[in-house]
Amino acid sequence: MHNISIARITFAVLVLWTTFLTACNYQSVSAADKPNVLLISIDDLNDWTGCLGGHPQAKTPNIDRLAGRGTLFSNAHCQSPVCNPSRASMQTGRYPHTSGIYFLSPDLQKAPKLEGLDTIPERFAKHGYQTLAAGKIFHGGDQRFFQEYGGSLGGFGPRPKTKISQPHGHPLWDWGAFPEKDEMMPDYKVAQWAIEKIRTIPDNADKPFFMGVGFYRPHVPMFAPKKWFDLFPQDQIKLPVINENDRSDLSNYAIALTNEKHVSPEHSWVVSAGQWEHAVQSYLASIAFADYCLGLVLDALDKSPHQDNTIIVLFSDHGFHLGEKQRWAKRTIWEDGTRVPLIVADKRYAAGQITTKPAELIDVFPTLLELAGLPKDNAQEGNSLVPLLENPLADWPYIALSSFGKGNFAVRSEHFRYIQYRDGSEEFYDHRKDSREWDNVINKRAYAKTIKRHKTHIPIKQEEILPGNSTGHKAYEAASRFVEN
Ligand SMILES: [Ca+2]
Ligand SMILES: [Ca+2]
Repeated sequence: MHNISIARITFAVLVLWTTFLTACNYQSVSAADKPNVLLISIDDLNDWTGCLGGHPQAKTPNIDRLAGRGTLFSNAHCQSPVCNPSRASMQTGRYPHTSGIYFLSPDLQKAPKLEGLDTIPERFAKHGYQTLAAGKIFHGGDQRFFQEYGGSLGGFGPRPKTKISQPHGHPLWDWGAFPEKDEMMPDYKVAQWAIEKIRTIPDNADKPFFMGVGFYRPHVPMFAPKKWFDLFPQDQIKLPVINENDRSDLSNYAIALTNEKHVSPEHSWVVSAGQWEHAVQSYLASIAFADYCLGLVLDALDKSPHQDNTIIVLFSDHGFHLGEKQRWAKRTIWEDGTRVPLIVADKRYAAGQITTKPAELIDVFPTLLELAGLPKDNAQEGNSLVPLLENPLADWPYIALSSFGKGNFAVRSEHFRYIQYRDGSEEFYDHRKDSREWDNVINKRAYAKTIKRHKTHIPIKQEEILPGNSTGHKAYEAASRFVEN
């Protein structure tokens, strides 16, 4: 009797001990087992990078070397051409037409349809990752989503007492050489923060890390120290190639939506003020500076013990016009507004690959889950891009979907862009011969079948726009006079 009790107790203790050990193993996945993740965001960067070829003078040696180490998605698009909905969609795996967040407000935590959903770092934290970030990964309030947040470190950065180039308009809308030193720029501080973390997290840390590094340039104000401007002498600046009659085949609705009530300067003002070359120079200088900061982080990673075990994803949240279609900045669902750099570098896959299959920022979340070996989330609306890392030419049945308010959608396939606006007007562009989207061929018979196929991707169910007072809300409202009831 006595012996049996001891045996039972011993057995019970053993079971408890084994359960405890298993729990420990689950909680603290060792860094050797799971890859680290470095998620790098560059705010408002369009395709003006060396590897995407959007501008012949763009200098981005570090983005290009990262592309050379991984897979470049050369046909990648945002879900919305503004920060907040683009980042909210990417971070929750839900399209703007599912969440109702189409514009700069409201915040993603105010959307009933997103309630209870994990963002990317929150999901990784649940699976034993140490999550940390600095700079802009989300559209504000990053500290809510990471275990450790190093701060915005100055955000959009210092501004001179009086504006340099654009005397009127939104306080952030300005460009020129300012301030004096790299060290005064928030992006430099964000890079230094990341470098310090990469240096100090030990190789044998009991948790893998998920690190967000969010750069603010080339977002306005397009300021950077003078030495970055000197790389692009103003008298040698190549302006974007534009067609003066480009708008003649657009609807009044499309023009109103993408121009009225906007905070960016009017193209006619930029030209008449003699500022076009200077603004293009400022954007190029801002990109070169952000690229330099990226390079500092990549160098630190290369010198660290994490270099072989860290997945790197680099993205921008949307595109940017600099005069194309006679307009400036974001907030369009044309190629200039939606095309973004997207690079996935993971040493388990071939280096230097390029895929022209349509990819979306909403694909980043499922891609990272698969690469890190975390459970698939079937409720997510994006698709893992891992098949394209395995084979950049793989059959890919998906398209990229962008929207700017309910009823305004763009469908980008490998070779075409179809646009449908709320007033019923449509556009269709053939990228095989019209990469600048000058020639709207919506009425050309030869394309009828292809257009019909693209149309099937316009979502039938579209959430109402969650209320707010953003530029997007105002432009959407202003354009509504062209919608017949
Ligand atoms: Ca942005
Ligand atoms: Ca046109």
